[in-house]
Parts: sequence; structure tokens; C-alpha cells
Amino acid sequence: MSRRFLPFFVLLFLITNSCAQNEDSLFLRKHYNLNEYRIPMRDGTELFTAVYTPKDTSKKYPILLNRTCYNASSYSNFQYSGYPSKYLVEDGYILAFQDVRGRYMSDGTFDNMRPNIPGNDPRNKTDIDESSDTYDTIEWMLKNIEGNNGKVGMYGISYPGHYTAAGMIDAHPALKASSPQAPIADFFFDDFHHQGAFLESYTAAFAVFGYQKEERTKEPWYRDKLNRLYDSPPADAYDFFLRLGPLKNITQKYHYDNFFWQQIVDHPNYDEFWQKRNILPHLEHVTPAVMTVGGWFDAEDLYGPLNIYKTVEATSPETTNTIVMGPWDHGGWAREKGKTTHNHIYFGDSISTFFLREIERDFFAHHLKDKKTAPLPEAYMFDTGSKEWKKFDAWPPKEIEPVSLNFGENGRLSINTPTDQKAVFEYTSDPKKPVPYTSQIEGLTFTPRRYMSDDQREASRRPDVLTFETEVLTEDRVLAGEIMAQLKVSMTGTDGDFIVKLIDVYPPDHPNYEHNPPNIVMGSYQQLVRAEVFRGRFRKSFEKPEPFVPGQISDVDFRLQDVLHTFKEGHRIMIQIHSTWFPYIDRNPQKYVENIYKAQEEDFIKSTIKVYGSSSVKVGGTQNCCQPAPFQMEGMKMPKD
Ligand code: PG9
Repeated sequence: MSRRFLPFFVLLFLITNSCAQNEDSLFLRKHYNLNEYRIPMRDGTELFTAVYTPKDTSKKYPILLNRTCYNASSYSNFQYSGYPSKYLVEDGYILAFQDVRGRYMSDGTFDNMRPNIPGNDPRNKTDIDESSDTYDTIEWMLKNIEGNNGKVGMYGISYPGHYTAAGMIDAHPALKASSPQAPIADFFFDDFHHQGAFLESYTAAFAVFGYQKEERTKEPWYRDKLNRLYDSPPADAYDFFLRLGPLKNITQKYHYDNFFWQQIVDHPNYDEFWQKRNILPHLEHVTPAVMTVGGWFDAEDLYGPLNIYKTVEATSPETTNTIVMGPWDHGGWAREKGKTTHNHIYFGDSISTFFLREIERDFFAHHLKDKKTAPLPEAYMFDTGSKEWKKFDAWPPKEIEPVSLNFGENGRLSINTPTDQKAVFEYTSDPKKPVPYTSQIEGLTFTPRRYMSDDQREASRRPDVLTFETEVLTEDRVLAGEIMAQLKVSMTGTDGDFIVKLIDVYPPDHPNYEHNPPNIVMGSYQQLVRAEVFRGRFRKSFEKPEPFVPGQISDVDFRLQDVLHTFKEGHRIMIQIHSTWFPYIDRNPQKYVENIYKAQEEDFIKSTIKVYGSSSVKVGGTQNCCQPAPFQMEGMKMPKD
């Protein structure tokens, strides 16, 4: 399709899409009544809750509850954003939207990832947390909302996904179905940090979570703080953040009065502040049926959905527990774009509609309306290489063999065959010329997204990026499950980050996609399948960091998030290793300092890094070697009461 028509089709899509939403809003207004309540919690705090109830009072309906820090009022006065899905609205539910404590129209004080108070029975828990607020809300609604059938479901994407998971802890007996979608599990591994490294690309987002409101409001109270950055947003984030320099300058210039930023600065390690905000250790004896949903290209919360599913599987074997992972970015399944793409890659048509209509709709109808539906598989997973849905009776699947990817001279990557264990691969990492995280010039984002399937050719051509690739595959190779990087490294510096990437290298003659502009050449494209950063100081413990001894060989073992990807015949598998990934990740000074958030300009030094041939990347199945599963990891024990 020539670009000449593109604007017309874009306009047509926007018009039809808004008409569709107007149509759905009209449906909501025609078939639902709306009331707003202030629900008292056990400590007397009132939480604002907007509730739609079906006008047809001849039937009883389940309640679907969404608890959010992003303004329940935005779902009120019959505005319909397309979420929850129109299929749920058409099926008939009591739809409740609640501002969590301390946000918008609710009272109380906001706390990011409010720690769960472990242990006591929810009915007489005196301290409050998100679990007790959910329990009290459900108890109140069952008694005060006419026409409910005594069953409750919860759902939510991202932070609301976290609140859905929190509601599963010491759950109210009426809570029968929970769908945490792209849920945050632990802010030291989701969103703001990845494996101990800080996501500098999230700098602007702090404004949303770092100021207490002074009164009940339906408008964001932090807009002026957000505009400290957005008033004149940089067109090139790489240039902007490089010139901005060390993180201490963010404190001085932008977040000097932001309580959440100060907490991050004061807690650079995985100390009790973070441990007690990790939801995973509390997900025990879960009673509602659970369907966790995530996107393989979710740059914000990928750790969360995968590990909430695995934790429930480990702690609550008697619970119906399903995971759905599709070719989406953060929350991508909630909106139908027609052609499902991520950045330059095309995956198929109407994949979100398939999920909303065939999977999510049946999950809630089965557990809340006793509708007879085909049972969901344990794992409903989209293969991002073969571009098809696959069903497994376990995740990671037991029937797909893991592989060991081993490094050899001349950039050779071998599958399962050991290579030259004595080989040494070397690069010099310069924090003044960090490796860009994206091949595109990206401005200031709330959070970056497109990079998750981006082209890695520019990176692979840099001298500070080690690149290894297999021979051309003579048959399809499916990689499915967990990934563990096992690196043996030494350095001239005393600290360092390691980024490991798993990449699908397209054949030189691969055709371009019509949804891309002509300059996006898919021949020889190096599609990012999975990448993760690890801040080397945490190689022995996330709670107690340690410097490296220059020249001494150290083990750096860390997890990347799971994959399901068929590397097709004619493609190659590639691994890249480097030590900066900017400005997605902040720069490691490479000289060990107690707190990188307070590092000075002069602390940033070049470091020559050696990666030894005995390193490897294990892909597939369950990887328990070297590092236990997240909720079993040292430093993630249940916090002391
Ligand atoms: N998990 C998402 C997020 C949290 C904090 C900062 C930026 C993004 C979300 O709740 O949308």
C-alpha cells in the first residue's frame, strides 16, 4: 500500500474506532445504570467506587471489580474506553471501578506496592493493605449492591493487575475468578528496575507515583511535576540523558520533591523496603481461579505475569491456574488494532479480539456464571516465531528440549556442542559512548516499548558488543521456557552491567512487511526475541552487592524472561553481550560506588571486559541451576513481621 493512502486509512480507522467506542458507550448507557459510592474500609477510610449495574433486573449478575491507581472516574459517566472488553459488557456483569487508597477520589495515603501484612486472618486483620481493602470492598458490595449473584471476579492491567493479584491473598470467599494482566510482582524486577539495574527511561513516569494528593480529585494533581520534563520534551532521549549526566542530576533538576524517587535513591539494593513490597511470597493457598495474562513484548511487566503464574502453580496446586502470553506489548490485548504488529514485526490479524472473545470471556463466564465452556489449557501461549497459538499442559513445557548456546571464535554460536573453552572475548565499555537501546531515535517516553522486537544490526556492528550466531538453521528450532545466562567474566573496572540478547536473524532475502515504511528492510533483520540486563554487583546477592576484583574471573549468572519462539529454517540464532543499554538502562559507572544514584561524573570510567569461552546461555525448560526461582531467591524471604 503506497504511503499516499496511508493517512486516509488511518483517518478511517480512527473514525470507525471512535464510532465503535461511541456505539459501545451507547450500549452501556442503554443497558446499565451508574452509581458512585464511598465504601468504608475497616480503618474508616472511604474508597471511591463507580458501579455500573445492568438495567435488566430479572437476573442476578456477578460483580467484576477493577481496582486502580489510574483514576476510576475515567471509567465513570458512561465513558467507554474499550476496556473491560465489550464482550464482558454485553454478557452482563456488575462493573465496579475503584480508586485505591490515596488516589483520586479515594481517601488515605498512597504507597507504591503497599506491603502485604502477612499472616493473620483477613476477617480480623487490624492493619490494612491492598488485600484487606479488597476484602472489605467485596464484603460491602455483596451487601449493598442490588442484583449481585454472590460471585466476584477481578481483573486489571499493570498496576491494576498488581491489585488483582493482591486481592488473591487471603481472598474473600466470594472471589471466584482473578485475572492479573501484566501484573507488577516486584518493583525491583518489574518496571523501574531489571535485575538490579535502574530504568532511566522511566524518569518521567516517577511524577505519577511520587506525590500525595491533597484532596479528593478527578484530575491528576501531579501534572505540573510531569511537565517539568514534558513541557519541552527532548526529541532524542539518548542525547538528552547523556548530556544530563549522572542520576544525581535527575534528583537536582526534576525529582527533588518526589517521595517515590527519594525512596528509590535511598534503597539502591534489594533491602527490606523492596522485599516487603514483593507480592510473590504472599501468594499461598490461592483460592480463586486464576488466569494470568501477559505480552511477550511487554517492556514494563514481563517478570510479573510469568512469576505470579509460576508462584501460584508452586504454592496452590489445587487452584485452577492458567497463563496466556501473546505477541503483545504492555496491555496490547485490551485494544484491537486489526493487524497485530509489534514495532516492525507482523504477527497476524485480530489476535486481541481472539483473546477477548474466545479466552477472557469464557474464563469469567465459566467461573462466575456457571456457563459450560471448554476448559482452558494450563498454558495458552503464542509462538512469536511460527506466529501461532500453542497449548501446553505445563509451563515451561516439558516436551521441548532445552538447549545450551555456546560461544566460539569468529563469532560462532553452537547449539549443545561445547566450543573452545579457552577462548577469550574482549570489549571495552565506555559510559561516555553507551550502546543505544533502540535502532530508532526515540524521544522522552512514559516507558519505552518498541525496542522489544527491534532490529539489532546497529548494535551487532559495534566493537563494544560481542556477537555470536549459529550457522543457517536447516530445520525449525523451537526455544520454549526459561533462559539462564551463565557468564564467566573479568574486567579492568570494579563494577559492570551485562546485557544478554537472544536474537532471530532473518535470511537475507526475507520480504519486507507492507505495514512498514519502505526503509525498514526485513532481509537480514536481527529481531530481538528476548533481552535482559544484570547489574553485576548483585551477582552474589541482590541485598548485599559486591565490587569486582579487577582481572579476577567471576561468575555472573542471571535469568532472562521466558520465551516461546520458533527459529525457522533459513534463519540463524544470535546472542549479543554488552555492558551499556542507554538510556533504557542507566549507565553503570564501572567503578564501584556505594550508591549509583549519587555517583559523580568522575566515577564513570571505561572498562575492558573479558568474557570466557566457558560461558553459555541455556534456553528452554526450567532453569534452576545457579539461581533459584524468584520467590525462592536469597533476600526474598518473607519479611520479618
Ligand atoms: N506497570 C506500569 C508502570 C508502573 C510504574 C511506572 C510506569 C509504568 C503500569 O502500571 O502501567
